This record gives sequence, C-alpha cells and structure tokens, in this order.
Amino acid sequence: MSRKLIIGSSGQIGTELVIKLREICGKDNVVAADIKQPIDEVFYGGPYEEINVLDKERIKDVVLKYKVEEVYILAALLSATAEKKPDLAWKLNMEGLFNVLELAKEKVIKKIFWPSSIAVFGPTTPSKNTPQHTIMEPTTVYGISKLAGERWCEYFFNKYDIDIRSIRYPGLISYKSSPGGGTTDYAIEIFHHAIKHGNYVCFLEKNRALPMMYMDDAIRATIELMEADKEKISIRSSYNVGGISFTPFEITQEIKKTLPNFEISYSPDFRNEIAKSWPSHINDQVARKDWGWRPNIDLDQMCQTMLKQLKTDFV
Ligand code: AKB
Repeated sequence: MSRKLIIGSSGQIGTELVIKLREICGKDNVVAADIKQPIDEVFYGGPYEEINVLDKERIKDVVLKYKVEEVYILAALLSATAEKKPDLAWKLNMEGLFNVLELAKEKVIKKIFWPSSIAVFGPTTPSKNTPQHTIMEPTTVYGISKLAGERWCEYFFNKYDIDIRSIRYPGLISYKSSPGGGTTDYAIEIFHHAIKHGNYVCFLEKNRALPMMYMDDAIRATIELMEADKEKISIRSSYNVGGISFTPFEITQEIKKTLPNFEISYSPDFRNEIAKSWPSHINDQVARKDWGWRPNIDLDQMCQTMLKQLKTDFV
C-alpha cells in the first residue's frame, strides 16, 4: 500500500478524501496536511502535518519523513476568490503544482493527483455535452490557472514520464465541510438557508445550469482514477467527469418536495458572469471508456441526503 500525502486536507475535497482513503488504506498510510487545522476527525484520525504548498522544502521533508509515494495537491483558490485576488490565485494554483511536479522530477514522489475544473472551458466552448477535447478559452483567473496547470501536467508526463492524473471537477456538493470562494457554492448554501431560514437569495440567475456532482461520487472518481492501471490512462491533462446538471430553479423545485414553504429570489452578481462562461453539461465518454467512470447519485438522492444530514446537524 503506497503512502499518501493530501495537501489541502482542511478543504472541501481534502476533508472527505482523507477520511475515505484512511478507511481504505489504513490511517497511518494517509498523511493529512494544510496550513489551517482540519476538523477533529481528520486531525485526530491519523498523521497530520502543517504544510504550506508554496514551501517546497517542507513538502519534501514530510514526504521523506513518512516515505510518501503519492501526493494529492488540493490547496487552491477557487473561481470567485481568484477574481478578487488574481496574483495570489496564480501564485498558489501554479507554484503549488510546480513544487510537487519538481519533486516528482527529482524522483522524491512517484505519483500525483491534481484537480482541474470545468472552469478550463470558456464562452466559446460548446456549452452542452462539452467534449473532452474542444475549444478552451477560459475568461476567469481561476480557469486560466487550471488550463495552464493541465498543460504543465501533460508536459511533465510526456517529458519526464511522471504519473500524474487529474479530473475536471464540476461544482461539488457536500455537507461535511464547507466550500470556499466558488461560483458553484450556491448549490450548498441553498440547503443551509432552506433549513435555517426557509428562504435564499441566489447569486446566479434562475435558469443558469451548471455541471455538479455529489461529493461521494467525486471522491470515488478520484480514487478510481488513481487506482486505474497506467495503460488505461489516455488523458494526462485532465478528464471530464459528468454528474448532474441543474439550474437554481430546478434545485429549488427538488427542495420544495421536502420543504414546501421554501422561497428563493434571485440577485445575480459577478459570479453569474463566471457561470455564464462555463458549460452546462459535460460529456465524459473518455473517462467512462478509459477507467470505467459512472456517476451514482442523481439530483433527487443528492437533495434528500443534504436535507437529512443538515437537518440533523442543526437540531
Ligand atoms: C468553483 O465554483 O470555483 C469550483 C469549480 C467549478 O471548480 N467549484
């Protein structure tokens, strides 16, 4: 069992990935790392180290200390925050990746997971059934950094044979840890507001559809991709993976099945402009063919789970 280091273990994906990987691989084989302390389950559930992804020597020390073979780089600034802090977003999203790529080139690390995003697409991309290979002209800081990162991943694979794997995550929906600074975050906020206040002011327009995925599917996709035989991986930039697509109006209708008095109103802000530049539905045929990807959770199941879990938390 190769030992894994998850940098960004306090974030939305990191929290759930650490918990799942520890279940599968054993707690001592998964080292969690971040600059901010994670939730107790992650902090006390196995090894934890404070790491800033911009500090290459610190990453190297921890990798050597635990004899880590695989690194997951989940530390990043998401789309909405990146528009406000473009310098920091570029630095964090690019240099963090580069530090780990360099360590793999120096043969300190054997395998890397790096998350890309549907933000690599732009307004000139076909918005429905967006193919794996298509026009990519992102207009956001975050999208530009993710597209550049994808190119670097493929370059390091071709040039140095580094086993790097990646997924273009859609908006991820979960209840265990909060997202931070994304355009798709409305699809989580809406549940919190529905339960606490019975109403929600949405920062996207009513009919703006975006690709989304329930976190359990995203974690499974990540683990399945990382465990797939090397020969099956034909994409070394990043894979499209599809889940569910819906608009704010459609998710509201689902929530109303459980909470009939829930009210939504719309006040689109700059995040709606970001959303307008992204696809609405993703074609994931290549991931399906290469490593057998299939989403499990539909809109109805996702809404039922979110409402049930959050209601328990608030009681
Ligand atoms: C965001 O909204 O910025 C992220 C993403 C789609 O990558 N959730």
